[in-house]
Amino acid sequence: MSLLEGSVGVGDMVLLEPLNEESLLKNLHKRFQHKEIYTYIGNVVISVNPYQQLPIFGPEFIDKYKEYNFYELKPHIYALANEAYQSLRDLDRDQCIIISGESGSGKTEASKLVMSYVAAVCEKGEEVNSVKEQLLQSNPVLEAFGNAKTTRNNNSSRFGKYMDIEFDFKGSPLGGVITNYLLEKSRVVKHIKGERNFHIFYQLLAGADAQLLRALRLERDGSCYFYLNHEASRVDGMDDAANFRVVKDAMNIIGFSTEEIQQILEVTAMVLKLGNVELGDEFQANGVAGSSICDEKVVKEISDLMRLQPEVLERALCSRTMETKKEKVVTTLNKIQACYARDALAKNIYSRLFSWIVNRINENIKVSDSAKKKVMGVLDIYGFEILEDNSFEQFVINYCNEKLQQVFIELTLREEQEEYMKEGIPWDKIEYFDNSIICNLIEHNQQGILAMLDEECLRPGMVSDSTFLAKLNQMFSKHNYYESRVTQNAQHQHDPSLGLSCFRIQHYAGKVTYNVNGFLDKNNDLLFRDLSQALWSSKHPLLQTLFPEGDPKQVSLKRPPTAGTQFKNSIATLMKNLYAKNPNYIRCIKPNEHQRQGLFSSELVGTQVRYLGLLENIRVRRAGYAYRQVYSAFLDRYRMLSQSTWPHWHGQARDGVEKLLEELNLGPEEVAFGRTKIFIRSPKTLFYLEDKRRLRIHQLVTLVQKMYRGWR
Ligand code: AOV
Ligand code: MG
Repeated sequence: MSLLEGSVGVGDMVLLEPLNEESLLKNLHKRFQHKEIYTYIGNVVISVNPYQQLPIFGPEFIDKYKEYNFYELKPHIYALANEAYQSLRDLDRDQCIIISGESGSGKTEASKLVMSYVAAVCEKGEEVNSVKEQLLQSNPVLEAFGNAKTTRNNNSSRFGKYMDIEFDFKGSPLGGVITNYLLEKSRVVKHIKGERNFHIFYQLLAGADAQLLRALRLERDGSCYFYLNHEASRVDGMDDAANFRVVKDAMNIIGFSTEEIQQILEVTAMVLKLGNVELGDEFQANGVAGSSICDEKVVKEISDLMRLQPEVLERALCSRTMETKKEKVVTTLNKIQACYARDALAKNIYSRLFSWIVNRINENIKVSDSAKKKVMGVLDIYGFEILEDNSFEQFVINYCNEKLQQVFIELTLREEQEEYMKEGIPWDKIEYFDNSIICNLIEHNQQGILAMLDEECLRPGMVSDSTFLAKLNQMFSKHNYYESRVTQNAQHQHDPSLGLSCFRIQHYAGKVTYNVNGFLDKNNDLLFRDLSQALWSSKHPLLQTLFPEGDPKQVSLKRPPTAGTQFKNSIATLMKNLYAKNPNYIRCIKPNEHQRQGLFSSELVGTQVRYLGLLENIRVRRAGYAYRQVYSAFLDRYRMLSQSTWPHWHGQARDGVEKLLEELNLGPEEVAFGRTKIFIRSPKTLFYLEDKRRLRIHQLVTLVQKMYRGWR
């Protein structure tokens, strides 16, 4: 069977004729119309979001894909997962699955397909099944707390996730480690019209029974809560109440205790209720504006949940203690400052709860350090996004996407071509857009936007978002990928519509205008000590552990790294991790902006095809070789297929390989001899070699058995 059989259009676009953007789009469109959502470019899977359930998933399909090589069946994520898993198990190569694409293109769904495939094909057994279940059940929990409805995606990931699944030498899963990247915590207190807060809030209100609601001091009606947007409280096709049960069951399976689950829900309820703490102006005797709580009942309920004295919470929300070497000065906050403190508290509790949940899951699925492991990493991050109003969060999300694009460029376009040149294989260079200039603009150690943001955050004196912007404008006045009202450069026309408080970056995936308002604050990410001390003093076991810095004994004068720097460092670690593994790519494409099935906008898909660099990908792939191996390793594996190299070859490895391939009739159209490696053009040739090898081993084993019987 071949992938072209029964497949519509061209299943592997390396074979597309003629090759241009129009034919590529036509091919994707035609396949999409016939519900063929997966298409290959060599070993890269292009996935177009169908926005409908297709009958191509589940155990029956998994069983089928398990039995065949990559190119033997129709393109599928299962084929990619199978290839990665087999290579991990049989060739001992750690793998990573890199899933990229813009918001709503299908990354999270793809990552779940990969995970369920791997769980289904690997060894069975009671212990293994329990590990698999735990790994799979982490998804609903993390989605409940980390996903939300946005205008682009009803189930949008608002955090980045990288999961290492660890296997033993037989390929059975042992456990895993999840790393999470910066949750978009501003959503806890604010979201735009038509969007929602994190799913868990709605799930809890809809799914908790009356007794639980009472214990959490909650009303069922979401419109009672200021932090929940009432218009979009329901999402079509999403059953919050049913999902709540799924999440609770999942927490049980992962190994959270009943008390822990209760505490998690209590902390969630506290956050929700904090939004209802209304603050009013209160003028002090000396005429200075202060603040006070308008509704004591809410504070009392929250303090009960927090197991704190209401006065402690009230004081922490409405005043601030400044400590100098000599004395402590308590100042009262005005209403605006107190509201700010309240929201900062809600955001901090929630994001720390989220990280705590991730850590707690990790504790349960972790594998002892001493175990010898093979690793498959699955990366599912928040997709590139351009909103009407873009802030620090979008900046971080888009930076992350820029870095992933860089991995792709480096590994599939740059290194591939460099290797041919290094090995002396004749090669016409294929041009592509290298986005390292944009990555540099953001992350350069001294002169990148993040470094300058840090500098502004740490600089004493009158710093503000606008002094930060002024600095950027000065530094990047001539940069081709940076633009603002005051910069002029050759690439951009002066654009009066660009707001005065904005700068614009021309990302690989499009131009994004960022408003600097709030950048310093979000990067600083500081919580008043009064608040962390108050929460640390709480008798709520979970809440208290979320605020270790509130412990007076833990006073540290060292400032924690800024949010931007932490993010940059964690992305650098991630990159190192990805580069150390064999990459497998799933590139997701969004067919339309309406989350609608059957609708394919050639314009929208065209933009993605362009910025993903798919044409260049095909060109490199087409002119290139699917497989390469150093001569000695290649000879070791296949020398049994030739009379002249079996059982021993005494000459140079390269000469041996030449002899071997000559005997197998593989000529220059199929193989090329590099300086240190042999290059094989088509994967079919490799399958041919592998099949022949398998047969030969079988013959040899039978022969040995016969001889053994003869001796007996
Ligand atoms: P994303 O992860 O790429 O967006 P999702 O994986 O959440 O996108 O996909 C968005 C929605 O598209 C899903 O909720 C499904 O309704 C639908 N969908 C995606 N893939 C499939 C599929 N294979 N079959 C059926 N429906 C699908 V974001 O997290 O926003 O970047 O931050
Ligand atoms: Mg997602």
